[in-house]
Amino acid sequence: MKLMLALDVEDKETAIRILDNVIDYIDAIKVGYPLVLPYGIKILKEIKRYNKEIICDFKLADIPATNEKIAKISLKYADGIIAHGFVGEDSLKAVIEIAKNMGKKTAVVVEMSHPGAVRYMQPIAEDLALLAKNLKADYIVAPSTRPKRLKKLKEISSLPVMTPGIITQGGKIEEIKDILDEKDYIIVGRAIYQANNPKESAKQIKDLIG
Ligand code: 3DU
Repeated sequence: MKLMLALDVEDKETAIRILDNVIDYIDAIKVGYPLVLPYGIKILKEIKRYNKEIICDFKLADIPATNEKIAKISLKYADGIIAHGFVGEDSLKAVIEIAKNMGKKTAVVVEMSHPGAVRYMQPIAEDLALLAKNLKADYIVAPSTRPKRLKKLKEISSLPVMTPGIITQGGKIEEIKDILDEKDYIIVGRAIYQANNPKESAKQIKDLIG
């Protein structure tokens, strides 16, 4: 499996320092609102020079016309985008079509990793995994904090996964290792960028997922 850094820091200098330290151990960089709101989407141009896959995590959840605009702007700079599935087939289709036309990837959130997702998202997650499959999305986003759910959702969708929740949210690499393969990503944020030694932390995680 591959390691995706969730670069949820709020200032550019910190982002660059973290990347300089961990770049040899990560396969992809996930950027979201914490870094893009202060600097704008063009911050991704600076991150591009690290030559890693860049995924925009704006968890698109709007009507098709608005989803399409956000996807188009983001994918000018990024290799992939994360969209919510719960807003429905038309909204999701708009993102997937734009991404495919631009030669980029879409990951569909089907069940989130935090405790609150159990009540509202979990009951529809299997349906969303099927929707992602039928619309030919590229990935699903499913929780490492619930390995059985991760396994089930991966099976239903027949798609590779991007799985958040590792370490800081309680997800354990040893519990999901057998579920994942070389096409899947684990997403790790705080356990790397808040570590005393981000480089060592990224290296340890990379060694663990081997
Ligand atoms: O908990 P961490 O610090 O390792 O960060 C996890 C990242 O993954 C963070 O960017 C968060 O916004 C994202 N994410 C989830 O944590 C849970 C999801 O279901 C989807 C994305």
